[in-house]
Amino acid sequence: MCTSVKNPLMHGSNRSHLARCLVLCTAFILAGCGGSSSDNNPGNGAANLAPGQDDEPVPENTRFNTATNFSVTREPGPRLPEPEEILELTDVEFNRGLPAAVLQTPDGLDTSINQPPFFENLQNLEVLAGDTIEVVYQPQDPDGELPGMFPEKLPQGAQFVDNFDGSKTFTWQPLQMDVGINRFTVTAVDAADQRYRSSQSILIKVVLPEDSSTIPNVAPMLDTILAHTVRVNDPVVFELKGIDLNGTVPTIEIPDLPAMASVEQDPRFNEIYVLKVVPTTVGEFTIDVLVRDSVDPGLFVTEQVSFNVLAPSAFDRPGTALRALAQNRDIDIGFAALQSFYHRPDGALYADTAAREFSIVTPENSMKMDHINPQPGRYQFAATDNLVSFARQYGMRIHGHPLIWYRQLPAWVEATQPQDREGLMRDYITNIMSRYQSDITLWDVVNEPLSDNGGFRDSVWFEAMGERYIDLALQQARRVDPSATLLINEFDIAFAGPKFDALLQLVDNLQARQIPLDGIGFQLHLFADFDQFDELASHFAAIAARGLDIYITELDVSLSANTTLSTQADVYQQIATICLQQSRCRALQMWGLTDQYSFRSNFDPLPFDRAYQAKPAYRALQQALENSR
Ligand code: 9MR
Repeated sequence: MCTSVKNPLMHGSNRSHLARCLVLCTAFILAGCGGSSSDNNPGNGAANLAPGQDDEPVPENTRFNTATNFSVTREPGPRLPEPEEILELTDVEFNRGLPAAVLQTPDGLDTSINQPPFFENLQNLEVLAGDTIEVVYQPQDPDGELPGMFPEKLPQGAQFVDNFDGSKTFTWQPLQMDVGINRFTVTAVDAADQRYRSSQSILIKVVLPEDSSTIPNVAPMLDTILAHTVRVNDPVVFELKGIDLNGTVPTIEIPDLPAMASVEQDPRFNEIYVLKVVPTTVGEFTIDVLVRDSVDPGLFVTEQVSFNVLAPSAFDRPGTALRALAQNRDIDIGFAALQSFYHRPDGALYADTAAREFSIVTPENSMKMDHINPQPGRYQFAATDNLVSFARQYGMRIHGHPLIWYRQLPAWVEATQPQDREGLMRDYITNIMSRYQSDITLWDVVNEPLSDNGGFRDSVWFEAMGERYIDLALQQARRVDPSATLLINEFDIAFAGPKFDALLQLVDNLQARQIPLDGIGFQLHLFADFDQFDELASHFAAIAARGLDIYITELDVSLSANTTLSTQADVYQQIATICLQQSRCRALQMWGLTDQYSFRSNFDPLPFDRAYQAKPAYRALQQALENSR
């Protein structure tokens, strides 16, 4: 019954309430109310109720952010556990014994000649917090060679030391923070073929001793803060997070608080203190941060945050902004916004650069299901609402991303019964699209449905509904917002191969059955040695010939061996030109703004560097927008 929806209409103006009510209720009627919450028990006993008043973000105190021109909200109520915390290992996994090794076998390897490396004599361990464990890792190879090895993420304070005899020793003194079941993984690498690998985890169960006063009290520390470039007179915030492996919350003090600065404990995350400062002169600054143990006030460390303050003119860029140039060419140019960029030290510069250069924005992560709907009936809208408020302020379009995807699902969705997933999926699309209906009219409805070999990618959705889930998702999206632009967004379709063939087949099949679809998102996570421009242009033409729009949704060009900033620029220029030459290409969106925050930041793939300086790629985009015909 529609009545079980808890206050679906709490967002926006009264007029849009009414519009949304009409659309939402129509959607429920059209869906036969099959999408209503009471019919949609996700199978673990808790229905995924629609959002209600208790999910509504509340205004955030401006002392916690860098926003100057748009309003910022935060989640109401207590903090929800992070996804990793939800996925904690339990005694069941521990008692099952040593997890099986995970083998990576490269294509074409003759496994009758080359056997994989492996570890022997490993087992799960149980240890008291405060005690030290030592485990010697000595990988073996049946072929007689000496395998290499490397650990995955070391626990804080642990060491993995070379014994120079083919073995390495893992030493760790877990403390109160580590109580529970921890996974530690080491990968053995075949000497003859380094792509041939075997990863072995051990589970380490850390329990509290009866007398916890035997556990040493260690000094607290400050979570890493990167160096940042900021602009004079902009507000700068540092989220200072104290860490204490004893599981207590250290306090943070700024002994010499600069003028125009404030420091305040964050009420929702009491381990975080927010330092806000408005630098009024240019230069390199460092601020001392004292992190004090909460049990022994005499135990503290002093660390520093540093930042470089530049004059506004340091961020001047020659020529016309990309946004203005794109407008002349009747396309949108855009970027994926770092979640909560206004909580970063350089958030003001980030916002200003984006507003000047771009006309469309995609939330990089805040709309992913594990963030926005982390528990059944619980929603976290603040980050997306804030992006909407930023985009409104600067007249930017918003590209909704992603509605239905195989990744970044909350654990509770993975645990649902297949028969419950259609209703769940429909409800979810309705809840998210209708909330943002007055601001978001372009959606990646289905993200990455294809696998590399051209089959359908396995997912909780595919498992439950087969390929029909794609039809159902698109139809549901159309019902919720009949005028929205609905996309399928996919990667590795720039070049010829089974994946692009499968995409065309999927499109033809959807169109033959009149399933709503308005366009294809080409992600384009490329490397700077990319040269299949002709294939890309012909793929665009094939999509255009089917009457669909093309959106370049996630362009970035990673530097790789033998490539330079100028090769990278050339790829940007050619891609932009191909888009401009194809009348169906509606938008060119980068996957990020600056290399500082790119998901591939090690490969510097974006048009702005870490200090917001335009790279040759920026000039290349200007040139494509100015000149290509
Ligand atoms: O850039 C995103 C990164 O921060 C996330 O950790 C990751 C997983 O959610 O997703 C990245 O973005 C992906 C996008 O949502 C879909 N296409 C591929 C992108 C890069 O992995």
